[in-house]
Amino acid sequence: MTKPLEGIKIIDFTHVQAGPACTQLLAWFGADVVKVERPGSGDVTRTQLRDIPDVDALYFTMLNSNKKSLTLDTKKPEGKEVLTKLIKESDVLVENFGPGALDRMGFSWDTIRELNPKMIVASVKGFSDGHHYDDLKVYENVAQCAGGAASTTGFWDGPPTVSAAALGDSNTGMHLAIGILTALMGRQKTGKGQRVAVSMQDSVLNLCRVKLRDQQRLDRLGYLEEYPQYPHGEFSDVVPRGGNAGGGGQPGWVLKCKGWETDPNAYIYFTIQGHAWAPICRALGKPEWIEDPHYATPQARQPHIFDIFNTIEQWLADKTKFEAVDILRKFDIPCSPVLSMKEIANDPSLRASGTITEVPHKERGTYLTVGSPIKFSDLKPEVTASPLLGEHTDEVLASLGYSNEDIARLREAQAV
Ligand code: CAO
Repeated sequence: MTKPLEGIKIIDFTHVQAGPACTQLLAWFGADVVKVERPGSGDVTRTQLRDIPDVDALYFTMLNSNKKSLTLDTKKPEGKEVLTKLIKESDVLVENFGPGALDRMGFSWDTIRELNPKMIVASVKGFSDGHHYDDLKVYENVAQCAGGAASTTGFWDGPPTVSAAALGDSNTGMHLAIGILTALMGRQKTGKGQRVAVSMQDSVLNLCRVKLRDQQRLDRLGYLEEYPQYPHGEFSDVVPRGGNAGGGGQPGWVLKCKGWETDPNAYIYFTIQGHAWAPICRALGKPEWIEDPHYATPQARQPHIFDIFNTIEQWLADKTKFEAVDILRKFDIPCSPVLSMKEIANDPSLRASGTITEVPHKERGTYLTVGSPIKFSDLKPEVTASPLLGEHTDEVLASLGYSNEDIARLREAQAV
């Protein structure tokens, strides 16, 4: 089967997580992704948090599948010469260096588009160009704090809290992938490349859109009816942390199930959808609540929503999270067990869909990774192992027209 991005050549100048997540996705869909890494060391994640001595860490293998690795010192003249050739022959260059690094290397946007007017140059930075923090280097949690996620996550009596989900890193990479694909579509019409820039702050904020909604509602009304602070607690002038409250029009909470005293994940998330109130009451064995004026409408329920959750927890006390969901699903109640990473790793449905997949690797044996979360009717993205450092250096150099003697010269100069 021909993959949709086959023939698209990508220079992958990315490292750590935000950039590699983007180029990995494009590689799954068929792009020819050449990861350019510093000779001798490569992407820092190759060695970070290693679980097997001298073998590429999972941090690296799980973000760099389906790519080739070319070692190249792009600060040496010989390395610049190779990069120049690559730029002339490629469609996209993706990078997430610290601010200004590509310019300092001698490959500004103006230089690149002169070399190849069709080139798309895609960048991740912590903050957008011209932002008063645009000189800062940024990692995941910094972005979560700058993008509004941390101030609105956690419990009201605790500090701002970061999420385990990579809102700053992989999420930004996904935004960048959309930008790259858009620029490729644009190029089909204009014949010209362009710069695509995504900041981590902006990408986090894009996911916190509903919190900006809430700030405006709070400014106007002075309260937010779906937050646990309503109606008994206090609101200040900023969106508070709402614990596990549902973010939309339907209240929800994380509720204890059988075994919660010893199992940190013996919980379900339970949602009370307005129109599902009658089924909820029937599922709980509380049919009298259906017509009771203290319970019948969302407005009537809100002042004692935590009493309702307590009653549901009593019902859950003799049920495991899986048993509870199996009952509640029959009543059309939106809910889920709180799944641990161990449960996710062994989930037969996730394995069957390819979302959790096993990948054989030359040095570490088989490891688990997250496959494509995007499913197609005519494409089944196949996940192949991440490359060893410099595994494809000779192959890529040969494809650029370098002879064995030339390659020996580059090695002599320690440029590859
Ligand atoms: N050959 C020669 N030099 C290379 C090279 C290569 N193949 N690859 C990288 N370098 C050089 C860069 O040119 C840069 O040189 P100068 O700063 O001297 O000009 C140097 O390596 C350091 O690059 P860096 O600033 O990107 O790396 P860092 O470890 O200091 O910072 C990070 C890491 C992630 C904080 C920074 O890259 C950054 O802010 N990136 C943008 C935001 C981002 O993507 N963050 C998410 C990372 S995932 O959590």
